[in-house]
Amino acid sequence: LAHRPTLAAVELARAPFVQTEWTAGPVLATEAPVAASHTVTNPANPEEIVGEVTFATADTVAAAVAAAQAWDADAAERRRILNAAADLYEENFGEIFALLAREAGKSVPDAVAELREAVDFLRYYASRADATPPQGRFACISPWNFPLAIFTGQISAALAAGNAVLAKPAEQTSLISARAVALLHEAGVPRAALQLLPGEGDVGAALTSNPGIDGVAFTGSTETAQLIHRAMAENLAPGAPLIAETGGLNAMIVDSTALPEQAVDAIVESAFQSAGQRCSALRCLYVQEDIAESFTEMLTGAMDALRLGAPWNLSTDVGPVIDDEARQGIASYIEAARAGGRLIKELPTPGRGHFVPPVLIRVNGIAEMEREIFGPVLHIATFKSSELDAVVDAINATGYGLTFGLQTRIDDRVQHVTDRIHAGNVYVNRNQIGAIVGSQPFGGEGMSGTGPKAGGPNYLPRFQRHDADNAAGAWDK
Ligand code: TXE
Repeated sequence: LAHRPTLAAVELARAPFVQTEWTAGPVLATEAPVAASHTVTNPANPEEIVGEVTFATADTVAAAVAAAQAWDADAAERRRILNAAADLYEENFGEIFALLAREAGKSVPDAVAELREAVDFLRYYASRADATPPQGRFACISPWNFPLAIFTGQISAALAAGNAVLAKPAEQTSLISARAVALLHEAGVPRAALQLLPGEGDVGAALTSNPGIDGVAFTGSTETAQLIHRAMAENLAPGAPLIAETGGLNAMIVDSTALPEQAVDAIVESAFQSAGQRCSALRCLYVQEDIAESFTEMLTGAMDALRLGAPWNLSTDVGPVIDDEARQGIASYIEAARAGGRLIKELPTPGRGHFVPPVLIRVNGIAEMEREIFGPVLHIATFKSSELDAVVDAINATGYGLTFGLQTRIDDRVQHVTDRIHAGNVYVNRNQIGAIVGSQPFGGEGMSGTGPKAGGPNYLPRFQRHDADNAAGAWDK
């Protein structure tokens, strides 16, 4: 990203009344009924109204699917338009930042990283647009935690391959998605090739059970991915692909040869950036017993340096979580750890807003964690050198397999552990983060999704009918 956040951009996000009238609603290539509108509030300051959103209904979805038309521009034109959209994203950084801060609670560094990722997605998939004739209608169902980057990545991949996209953003972040779609349309993507269907899960369900849909890209919870899988199996052609990227129970192993400063930096970033609301985030840290005491001290010291606060303050490291429901869920999990005497470290939180304190919780092992806690909650366990294989087995036994980190200076150990671990993305002696667009496709195994696809060439959905009379009506990927 050429830009850093300009002061003007930050000012725009800070001034509560600069623009309170952002609106979003279905963006369609046809007329269709819509549902009542909702008010969007700021997660860091719930009294502040950010905008109004009108949701789609099942009827809106049906009309949009019927009106969808594959993007039949040639590859050079698709490439030009997607690159033009990338330029527009960059030019509109100020407003995008304001929306990321005020609708999604993103801190300045998180917002900058997110915009960069979204722009990278557009340029990367623009470079991959090829001459295959467009064929499909693709549903893109996205989450709120990367409301610009994941939303844009799914859409730009499908568009680059010439498909018609029906985009269903998360209900929490409709305003950002509407701004992104407006920029894509302004760049020249036809309306029939990109329609927006804001709404809750029912809108996603209406899409994924519509026989006019040829494939689905989804990022969100494992449970929803399973619901989508079922809806597709019952309603869509048997060959319709699902690209799913879901949750994780991600671990990192730090042995006694690791460089402690490097490991601590990686851990703090991996566990607490985006307030832990990342599928790739580190959840369970294993530290070798003989260094555990000094290492924990360094780690809690580094946690002390984190600043919680309003996303639009330049000094903020950790912003709020997405909404009050999320805050309450995470807070009650922390309370249970406190009651059980397992809370090692907790940071103070600002008084109002949906803030959760970054915490460190002691566990015996990852098996104690039943589910992903989508917040700034890090667990720590210790292991003896002789238990290394058992630790790897326990991590594999969670059934998830998204990211994994290892901090060591023993080369043989790197080979040994990375050979055994089941994870879509493995990070050795570095931060445990998500996709690096174009160079590192991202995704998980097992309950974490359909494999490392997002952010790489395999995310380019392309369909061709077997033959028009095929009784099964199958579509081939
Ligand atoms: O996810 P949902 P939620 C995990 C994380 C989080 C939990 C719940 O653990 O705490 O999931 O988050 C749409 N058919 N992740 O409730 O419901 C929904 O409207 C079709 C991890 O937000 O899965 C939204 O657009 N679509 C994750 C999208 O699915 C449906 C990011 C995701 O929402 C639907 C987000 C249905 N039946 C949450 N029901 C990651 N991998 O980063 C809902 N949706």
